[in-house]
Amino acid sequence: MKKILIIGSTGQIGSELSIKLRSIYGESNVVCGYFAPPFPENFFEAGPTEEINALEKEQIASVVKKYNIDTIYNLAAILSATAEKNPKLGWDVGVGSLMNCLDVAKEYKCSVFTPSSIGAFGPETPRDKTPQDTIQRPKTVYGITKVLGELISDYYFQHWGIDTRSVRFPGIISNLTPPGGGTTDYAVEIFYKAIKGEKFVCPLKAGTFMDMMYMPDALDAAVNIMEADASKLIHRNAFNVTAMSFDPEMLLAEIRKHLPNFQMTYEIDPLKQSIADSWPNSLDDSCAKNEWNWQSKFNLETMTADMLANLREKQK
Ligand code: AKB
Repeated sequence: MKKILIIGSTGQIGSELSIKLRSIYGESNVVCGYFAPPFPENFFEAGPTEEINALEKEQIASVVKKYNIDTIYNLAAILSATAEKNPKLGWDVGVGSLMNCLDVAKEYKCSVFTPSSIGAFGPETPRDKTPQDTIQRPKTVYGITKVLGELISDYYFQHWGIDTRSVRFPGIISNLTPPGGGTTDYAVEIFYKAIKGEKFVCPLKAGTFMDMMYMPDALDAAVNIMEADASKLIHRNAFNVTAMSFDPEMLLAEIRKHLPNFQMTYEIDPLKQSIADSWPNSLDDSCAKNEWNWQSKFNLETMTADMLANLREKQK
């Protein structure tokens, strides 16, 4: 049975990944490393937790040693728009946590998953059906840390045999822990407004297409890539994965099928718009499909219905 440490387990992905990993590998085999609140419900009761500052390598190392960890999910990151406002912090967290995890993994022979992102692409990248192997010249500090993460993770694999694997996540849509400071976050925020019967002010222009994924698919991707047969992997860091591509108008139309009176206006956020304009419209995820049988389950229609049903339930 794997012994897993999650760095960043109170964040958008971490708070749900910890539940999923514990359901697969057992509560006591998944240690939730945390740095900051808010803490998800039952966080301290659901299994082992440890306070870890990912920028302090010794703190990671001592938890890895204490619990005999063999797999690290490193989810510490400052998302794209926030990192543009504080590039030093974006760099320090993105690169610092990664290098510490890789060095600890080298010492204690752990596997490492550090998500990459559609942010690892830039305006010179082919925008439609973006290939797995292509030009990567991101213009954000977040994207630069993601490209660095992909390259250095491959380096640790090639030089020292450290089992590093990753996926390039699109915008992730979920109903448990809200994201913060991402360019794709509008696609989550819109649901909270819709369910409250309030108007949504969209920060991105109509016609801004980006890849998106519902959280259950993102969790499957994070688990399945780490379970994949290593002998079948031609790529490692990091695989394109996607589930849907839409623009704000398509999302609005889908929500209106359930809530016909829902209103949306536009007030463009120049920073977020310029980031979104530099990212792909849609990814080609055929390498993930071929090498480890990646397959998403939710599309725009089924994701929207499920998001609204879940948020309605929470409102009761
Ligand atoms: C962001 O918008 O910064 C993230 C991402 C796509 O990596 N959601």
